[in-house]
Amino acid sequence: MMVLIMKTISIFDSTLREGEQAPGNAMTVEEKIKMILAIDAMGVQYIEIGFPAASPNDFLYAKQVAHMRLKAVPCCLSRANKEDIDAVYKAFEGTRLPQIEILSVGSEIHLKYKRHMTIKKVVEEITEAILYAQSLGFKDIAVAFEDTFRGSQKYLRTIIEACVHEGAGTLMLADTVGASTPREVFELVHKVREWVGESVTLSIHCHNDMGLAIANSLAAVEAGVNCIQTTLCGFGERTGIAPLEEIAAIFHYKSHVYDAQLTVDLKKIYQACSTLTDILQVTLSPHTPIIGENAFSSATGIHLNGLLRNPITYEFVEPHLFGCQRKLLISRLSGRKIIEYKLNEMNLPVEKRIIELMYKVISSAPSPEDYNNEAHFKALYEEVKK
Ligand code: HCA
Ligand code: CU
Repeated sequence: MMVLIMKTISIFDSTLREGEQAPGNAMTVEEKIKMILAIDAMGVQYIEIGFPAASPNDFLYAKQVAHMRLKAVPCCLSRANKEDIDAVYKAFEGTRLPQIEILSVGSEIHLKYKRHMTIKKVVEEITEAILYAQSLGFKDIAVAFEDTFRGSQKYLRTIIEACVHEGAGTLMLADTVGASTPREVFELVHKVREWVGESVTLSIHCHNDMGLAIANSLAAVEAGVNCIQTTLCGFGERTGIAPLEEIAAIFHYKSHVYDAQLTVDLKKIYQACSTLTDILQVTLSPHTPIIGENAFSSATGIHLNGLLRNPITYEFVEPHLFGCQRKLLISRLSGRKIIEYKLNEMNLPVEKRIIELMYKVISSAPSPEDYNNEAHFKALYEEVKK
């Protein structure tokens, strides 16, 4: 009998590097350590802890992380030069070295306008950086290609094959400016997989400038990547990257579609996201999937009546799986059934006459939402009962 084994896609969480880059998202060392623990508790495979060469503080913080016992593999970002690679090495010296992610150039646009370099020079730069990292003992070497999806295949093939030849185990393809569509991502990732074979890990990092970060990450999985880069709440430069919580929900419900699963502990997600939004003091849009205030709220009669009969009618993503709760709310349109339900829930006697009277008041009240407050609801009940 043939046993089909579903593949596991790794999650590389970049909340503390990409996420922290968003305006207003800077965290103190203590806050970052708190976040590392919350992210690690979710069971992701990699945590990008930051960029040790960025400042003395970043270096000291990386040094502190080096001594933490994490389940995940820590990863540090580095440019393709000795000083940056040394900073990662020194931060972890004497402990197990982390994954090092060395930045390289993924497009002719970046080559020409940002780096002012020839292809030959940039290939030399990255291959020398890989060899230098190896000479220091780094075993897990990833190369991140910025702006991959605007690069030509001819250029990408040259630089990618050179990196693999020198021993890069992971290639990270970044849609740095959110310039691609799912089909374009699929086609390029598929090509890269053909060039490098199965022994190299491919990872995807999609920005959300056109709202396609998730769709593009999924297309990359279909084309053969092994790892998705995410952040909590999708934070990151500009519109951010693929949000971990949504990617986790998709693979929970649709693993059969992608023939792939994750190992993320769904129940820990809400906690991790709220630790982050508390630290950053940001309020998410109420309709944010999974973690927004209204993600599991209903307040109209038709939906409430269905949910009260059986949640399956109007709920696909299940709140309790993500450490959240379903909210059945009173509104101008919420109808009578919810009143009956709330009376029952509060152990108040249920009478048709009372429901009718309460319904009349609620449906014409200037702000019916106030009756979601138990004390107000109860006061109304007492009032109409007289
Ligand atoms: C950047 C780099 C990057 C990817 C780098 C990485 C991008 O901030 O420009 O994941 O190692 O989007 O290209 O975030
Ligand atoms: Cu990025």
